[in-house]
Amino acid sequence: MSFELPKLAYSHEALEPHIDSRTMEIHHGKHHAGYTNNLNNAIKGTSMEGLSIEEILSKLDMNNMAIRNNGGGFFNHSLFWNVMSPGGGGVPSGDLMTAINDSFGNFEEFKLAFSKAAGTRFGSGWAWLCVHPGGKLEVCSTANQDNPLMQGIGCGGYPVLGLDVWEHAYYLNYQNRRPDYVSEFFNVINWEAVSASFNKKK
Ligand code: MN3
Repeated sequence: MSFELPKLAYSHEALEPHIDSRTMEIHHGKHHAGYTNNLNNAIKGTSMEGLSIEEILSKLDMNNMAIRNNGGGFFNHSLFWNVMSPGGGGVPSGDLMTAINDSFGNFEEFKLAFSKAAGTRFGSGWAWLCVHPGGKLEVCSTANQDNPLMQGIGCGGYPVLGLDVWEHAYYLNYQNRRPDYVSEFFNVINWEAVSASFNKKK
């Protein structure tokens, strides 16, 4: 069994003007497809073949850069498409909002912490909102295609929201203005999907 590039639940242009159609087309169709193919090639014939992507990320030898980079790339982008939607934005509700208030004080403080994590990640990487068993939330960031499920990454819990801050995610529309891209991301966050993941993993 090999991994397959997940289909988008919306069209390439659906997230405009916040995320442009051409970026979505290349990001999903080229970058994510590349990580998927390279992951399949990297695990072929190894003990990782047949494991779930979560198992691969938590068990991999961090010196194996092919599985680390492409396994991370496969999982991270699959999560990323799922936490965005054309009708997104606003604020979460229910238990997730309660947990945000408990962990950060209020939604604005969470937004500041997440935006700072995304803005201060030097070079390529991701910003995350993770949930720990019991429901405690944490904001952190990782380099390259690393992911909170990997061991010893300094960023723990299960990632329920992730933002790609590689230049390929925003350069066509925002050039060097990463803070503008981060700010616009909040207009497309699919809080229902984030809540569903939170409720499953808390
Ligand atoms: Mn990317």
